[in-house]
Amino acid sequence: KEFMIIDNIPVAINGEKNLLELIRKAGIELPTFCYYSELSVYGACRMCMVENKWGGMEAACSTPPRNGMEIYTNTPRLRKYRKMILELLLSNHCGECTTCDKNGKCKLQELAARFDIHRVRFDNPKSKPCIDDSSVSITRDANKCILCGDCVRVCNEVQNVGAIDFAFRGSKMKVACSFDKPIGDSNCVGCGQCAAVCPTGAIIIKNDSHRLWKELNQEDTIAVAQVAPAVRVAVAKEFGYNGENVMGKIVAALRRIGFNYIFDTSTAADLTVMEESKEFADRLANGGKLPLFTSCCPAWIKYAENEYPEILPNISTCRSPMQMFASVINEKFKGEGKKILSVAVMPCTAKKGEAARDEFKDENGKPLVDFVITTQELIMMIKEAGIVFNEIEPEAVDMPFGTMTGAGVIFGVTGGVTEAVIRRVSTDKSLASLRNLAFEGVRGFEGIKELEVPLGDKAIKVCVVNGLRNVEVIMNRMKAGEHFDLIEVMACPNGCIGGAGQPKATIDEKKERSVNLYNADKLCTLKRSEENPLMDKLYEGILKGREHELLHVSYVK
Ligand code: HC1
Ligand code: SF4
Repeated sequence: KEFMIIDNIPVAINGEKNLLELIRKAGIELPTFCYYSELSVYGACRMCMVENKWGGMEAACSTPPRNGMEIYTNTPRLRKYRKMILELLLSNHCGECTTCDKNGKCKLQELAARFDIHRVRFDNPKSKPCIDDSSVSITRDANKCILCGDCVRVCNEVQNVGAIDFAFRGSKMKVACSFDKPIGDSNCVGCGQCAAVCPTGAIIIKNDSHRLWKELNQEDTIAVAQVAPAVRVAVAKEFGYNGENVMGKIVAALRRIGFNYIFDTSTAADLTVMEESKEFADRLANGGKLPLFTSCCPAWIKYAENEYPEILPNISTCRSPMQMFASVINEKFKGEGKKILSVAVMPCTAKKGEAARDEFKDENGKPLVDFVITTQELIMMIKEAGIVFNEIEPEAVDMPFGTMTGAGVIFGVTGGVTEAVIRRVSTDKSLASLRNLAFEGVRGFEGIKELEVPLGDKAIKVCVVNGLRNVEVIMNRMKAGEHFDLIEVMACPNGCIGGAGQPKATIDEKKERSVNLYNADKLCTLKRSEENPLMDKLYEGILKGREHELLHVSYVK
């Protein structure tokens, strides 16, 4: 058995990739800014240096464990070294911490406190913010960047977008878009994954809560909120208990914040399933463009527009559930003589971009969704309002759009849209077929999932693409001649539960979120979208003769 000595204690080596992993397993929280197990090793921040028995220093993140190795993680020399790194970073960092969105969640702040830095001896040329506010999804502050490269690697390696990279050299080095353009003018798709890994306030989610507060509690306004499927399983941890489904408490909190009506986006996901299934069946029967790609993820839509415009005709014309609901909400309340304040609570930063698209504005140029706030912004608003989340009693969503099915709820996890559509188009409506479907390969966190589903006398080829990185793989396979009938793409790894608007989570916590969404489905009496009694009412009422106008869109220019 191989082992090494960490701070005089023998520790067994069990296939750990690097010293950092092993040291953490041994119960020592080695500091780092730039190490993420799912990204390549960059070794830039040098905070995880360890000392060997001869006094040599090695970066733990980029050194593999070796049998018999002896290292120390907390020597006077290492402490001095780490303090110096922190002091140098702070001397080159905007210090307006109390007004920073990352206040209390910033790794630099946390480590400066942990290593007891209470004085910076050097002049600071970057003491004021340097804001790039050009994106509707994220805000960048170059003077809070510590050049750890986490954003660059996630954008390149995980999302395969490559919107940002290091530019210039030496002391002029910075993270920039090509030609140093503002991020809003680049090929950024707004997925926010860079903000999710940024250890400081250099990239944050665009915070719209301040503007929203001003619009709430107005006499002349009907404030309507819809809450996305994935939000309900990501809030509880922030308030100190397990990651269970707290939809009822979210509804209660939104009422106290000032919303008059609260709905569940899962209801509109049922509507999306109805429309997308119709479209799919029609394309299958009439030789339409296949594969049909799903259309509910706005970062995927932008990515397709940028990288694969030729497949835009294959993308479903269905608006996303958020936008379908926005149309329905607008039709329902517009005759009441008040302003409608339509707000979507989403796990996603790209939804802010979707809401701002010209396709989703009314005849007066006003967006159908006025505000998209992320789960993190919702949590901030709950705290700001002083709501004691643990104590409030759960409440139900409002009528007349208060019914949803399990199919709509599972939209929030990779494979969920596909599973919901298959439940709808499948001719075998037995409980057994519903249960079997869950085990046929549609669930799980793999990058690409494939399954063949019997449909009448045919079998349809279905593929679930989990994370933008995998789009290229499927496109190349299609170019090589492979055929698929239906392809779901969700830009964020693991689907909306892993959206960048959600509180930070480990992979195990994301798995827990997915289990809790599947459990929410189990608790729904209705499992298939067509069983939702609201569907018929909508088709006979608000939507009658206007399905295309209110529920569809074309991204083909
Ligand atoms: Fe999603 Fe969707 S599932 S895109 O991931 O289709 O954001 O949760 O609301 O619109 O329903 C996000 C989640 C969300 C839409 C639905
Ligand atoms: Fe890249 Fe997404 Fe960040 Fe844009 S939002 S820079 S696409 S990671």
